[in-house]
Amino acid sequence: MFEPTPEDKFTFGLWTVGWQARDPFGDATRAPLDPVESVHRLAELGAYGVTFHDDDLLAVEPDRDKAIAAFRKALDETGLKVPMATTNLFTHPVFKDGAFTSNDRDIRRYAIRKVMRNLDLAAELGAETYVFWGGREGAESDGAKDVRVALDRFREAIDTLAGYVTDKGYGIRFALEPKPNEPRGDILLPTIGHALAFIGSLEHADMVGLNPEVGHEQMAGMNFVHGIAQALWHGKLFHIDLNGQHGPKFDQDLVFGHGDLKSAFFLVDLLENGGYEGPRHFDYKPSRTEDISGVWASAAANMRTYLILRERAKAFRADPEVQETLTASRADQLAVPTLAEGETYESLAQDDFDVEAAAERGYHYDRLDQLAVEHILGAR
Ligand code: 3MF
Ligand code: MG
Ligand code: MG
Ligand code: MG
Repeated sequence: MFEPTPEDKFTFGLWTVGWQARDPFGDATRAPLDPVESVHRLAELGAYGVTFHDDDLLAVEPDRDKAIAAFRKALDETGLKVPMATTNLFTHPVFKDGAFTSNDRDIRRYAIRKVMRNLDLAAELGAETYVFWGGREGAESDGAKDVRVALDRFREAIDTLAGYVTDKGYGIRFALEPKPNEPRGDILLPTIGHALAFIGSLEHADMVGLNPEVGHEQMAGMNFVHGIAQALWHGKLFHIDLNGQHGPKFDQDLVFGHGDLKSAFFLVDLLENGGYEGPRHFDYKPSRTEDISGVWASAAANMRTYLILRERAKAFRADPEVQETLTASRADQLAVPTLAEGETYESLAQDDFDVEAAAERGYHYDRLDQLAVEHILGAR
């Protein structure tokens, strides 16, 4: 039980297990990890696939062709898939003022070129989703750039790249990853809501959706489960970054479930029942304290926790007391349109309604929450 298999569609970024644990105050605590080893270890642990930034492939082999050949060989040997790829537009100092929205036009052009090159590889490897996390697109000073103009350039880059993918006939969709801050003081497209609104302005809006990350929304004080529900409602949940976070502070990238566990429970419940069929992708960091054995233990922990929560969510939904409580809270009534068929706003005027009696009715949500907690704790 709780043993992951490829059918569970668990995927990991190469940069997660490969993180050397450099932070703003300290040096790396782990040696570089060969992507070939990551592919083999993740396959042994039961993962379905791996994802990568262009530069992740060069972790131990600087020659791009050789690195790609070795990576491909490992994929062939293990059967691991590459459902998603992305671009590193943040590490090199050239991106210190942004990539698509740098004030420097030469840098903006270079950034788009860098993406095109990796899009070719992503398509070759069969990726269906290409992620854009604009970590350096932002500012520390509100005087640094006119955000409206920066958004023009952001849109221009995404429109240009969407045109490239369409012309090439790649079956790839784009997924924007919001984050409020870090490394920039303030990042453009800081939340799911901002990104959804931005997508509406794009030339190829149909092929652009979201890759929301648990910790990023929680850094902004947002409810991740609500954000995911709205992304699903818009048909825009193209991909997801699962991890853990303790509220608004620096981006912790904890193991999935090691932050807000109750939110993780309701997230799994939503993903399993809400029509999301994409990979369950972990974007976490093995803690800086861990050695290589701890890296693989933490990778396995993400999947095991997801599977446990999946089982708990199922038990929660099947529990007759939960069903009773949901009925008592009138949850089923929310699906009934407020106006019956054929009614107009004029019909509302005819209603006879006892406001005071309705105001007295309770909703039993505390009982529902307690039942959820007891299922999470294994007490039911
Ligand atoms: C940073 C992130 C990124 C993105 C990645 C695209 C380095 O907080 O979450 O990881 O997820 O660039 O997937
Ligand atoms: Mg994070
Ligand atoms: Mg992140
Ligand atoms: Mg992420």
